[in-house]
Amino acid sequence: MSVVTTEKHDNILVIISNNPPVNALGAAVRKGLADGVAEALSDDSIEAVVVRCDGRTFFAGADITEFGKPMQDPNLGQAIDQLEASNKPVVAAIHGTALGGGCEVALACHYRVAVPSAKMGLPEVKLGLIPGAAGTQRLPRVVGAEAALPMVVIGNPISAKKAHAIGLVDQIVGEDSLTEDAIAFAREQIGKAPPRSSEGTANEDGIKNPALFDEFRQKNGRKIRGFDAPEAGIQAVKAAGELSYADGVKKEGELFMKLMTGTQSAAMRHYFFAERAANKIDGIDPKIDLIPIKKVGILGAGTMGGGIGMNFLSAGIPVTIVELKEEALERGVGVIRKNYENTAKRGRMTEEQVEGAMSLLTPSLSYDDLADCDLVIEAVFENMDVKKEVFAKLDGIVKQGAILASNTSYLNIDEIASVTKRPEYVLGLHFFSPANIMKLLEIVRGEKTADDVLMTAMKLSKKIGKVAAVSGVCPGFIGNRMLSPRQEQANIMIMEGANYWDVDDVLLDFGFPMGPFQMSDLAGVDIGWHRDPERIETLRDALCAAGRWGQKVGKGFYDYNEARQRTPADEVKQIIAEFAAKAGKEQREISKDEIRERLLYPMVNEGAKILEEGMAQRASDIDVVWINGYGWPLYTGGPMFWADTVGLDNVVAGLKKHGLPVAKLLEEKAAAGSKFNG
Ligand code: 3H9
Repeated sequence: MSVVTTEKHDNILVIISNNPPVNALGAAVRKGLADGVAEALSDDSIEAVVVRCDGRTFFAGADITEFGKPMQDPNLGQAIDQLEASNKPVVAAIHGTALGGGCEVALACHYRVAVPSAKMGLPEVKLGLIPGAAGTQRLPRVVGAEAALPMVVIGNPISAKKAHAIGLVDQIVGEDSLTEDAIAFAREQIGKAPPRSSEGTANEDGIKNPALFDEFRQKNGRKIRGFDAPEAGIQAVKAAGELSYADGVKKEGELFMKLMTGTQSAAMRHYFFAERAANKIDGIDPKIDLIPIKKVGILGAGTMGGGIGMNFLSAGIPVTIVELKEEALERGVGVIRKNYENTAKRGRMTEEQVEGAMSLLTPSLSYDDLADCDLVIEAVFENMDVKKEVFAKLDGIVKQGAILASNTSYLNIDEIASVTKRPEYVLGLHFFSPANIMKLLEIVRGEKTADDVLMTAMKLSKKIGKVAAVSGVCPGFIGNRMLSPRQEQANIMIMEGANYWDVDDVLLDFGFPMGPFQMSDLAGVDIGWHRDPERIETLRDALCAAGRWGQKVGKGFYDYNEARQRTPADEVKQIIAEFAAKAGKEQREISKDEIRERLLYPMVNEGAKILEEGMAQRASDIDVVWINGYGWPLYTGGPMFWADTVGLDNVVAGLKKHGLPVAKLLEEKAAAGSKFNG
């Protein structure tokens, strides 16, 4: 059966796409749409048209799998121009998510009706692109440049209600009566001149107030730093005000093609599929019966435990949080409430939502209250003996069939599981701090972790808005294990003469939010310090003894001013020089290129070892971990994809040049001229 069919409802032709899973606008769908319009135009009994989709969503965009291959006619622009050109009114009937090309289809229709739960957006920017089927030209003409900018440049979808408020949706219709309501709406438009988005005039706001674009750039500077597509998006929306529609579409086309053939979009498209691939667990049927998680227990109400708990509360899952001391429990619950209230103050939650989430929280001082939880996550002190004690105790209290998880960031899950009588129900759930915000969840698969336990954790991660990847049991799992060699090289290089601020700047220039020494200042140089100023064995001991505890005291590796701007500190240079002299390290100038190679190549090498040992299922999972947990710049695609673009032979040569070890898998791939991804 064809993916696009038509149905006649008296004088209305309904064009229906059925291209699961998300009605992506592949070649057959584009042709079907064009044929549908032709059918409507050639049939005198038809007076109006409705375009809708079967399945879970309206068109979710162009078919990304077709990108990079020769495009079959009609291209999306051509297909949807025919919708707009129709002299019979065309109504888009929207449910699910009208995204990217799907939103452009809706824009080319003369009218848009949507169910209340629908969302609309132009997320191309998240693929390193801008809309390429005239979306940047039609949207501002319908809603104005000011409302179009965030949609094109930031790419977050908006609700049907918001779309209605800005004029993108003409009518909100019944959640369960989309087709009938759309047909009725279409009938009302018969005989009226169809309004065409390409002829809209709302874009004039950008001409009246050209400062709009610079203001937008400034306001979103941090969010779009390093990315090429947002600037192209701003230029395209600006062009919608300055140029004729036809010239604007041409300009959009040029910008689109440049991005499409560039490295950033390739990297971001890789990431799109990587994130989805990471959900798949080798050897486990995705349809396996899951363990229902109706109630979650958290052990430890500190920063980590509280943050972890918030994920579940926000998703509407009741949480019992246990601490040993009343004061710590109260403090922990207070922090959770405060975090929610701050979110509400920023307008991202209502008061009712705050109270709703808090009402699902049960604070307790007794392990016994965890007995009926379906999943208990331990977030106590990072020490094997403590963890073992806790797990033995939990095993005796928590009901059989419940999952016991540790939030450890590097300890051996198998050893922890060994103290329980249910090792198959034990796994690691490594959240990243702040756990209510950071996207990444490393799911650590123990030797005996059962398939349904693992898949339950994976599905749950999506429910709480995390991006998850599975790791095997090894020290530091995927993320921290790869951080180690980078940190090690950073420390070695500053003893060899590299400026520590150069080390930070190299990573900043690469696209990381901060470098290791800035990070140390932010976290607190004194974390884990023995607090004896007389005992100076390491650089950190020396900094702490000198009162340089980090940003919180205004000085650490850097001196900080009131605005928290950093400047390298003479005192620190001196301390480093003394340490280097004591260690007999020869000082030399180290170039930024060398710094970059010595920071990043060993990470790739460690990634290769992780793959070699089967600790990650696939190279792209490593990219997912580093992008979501450690700020690796998305537009490079993650460490393994980036290494592919650098050329694995170059990575190997660089490692050898700097006297660093080369993993077998990396060496083999480089020799074979192959890649980690693809
Ligand atoms: C564009 O439109 C450019 C145009 O302006 C111009 C062109 C000239 N193509 O995410 P899910 C697959 S750019 C191909 O797990 P959810 C996905 O890989 C596009 N495949 O479901 C997955 O496959 P698998 C702009 C796609 O319910 C399966 O569908 N549009 C596409 O969590 C299910 O996806 C976007 O960027 C696609 N466009 O979320 C929207 N989309 O099962 C991208 C999905 O094998 N899509 N797949 O792993 C999304 O944001 C989400 O998929 C969506 C559903 C919200 C729709």
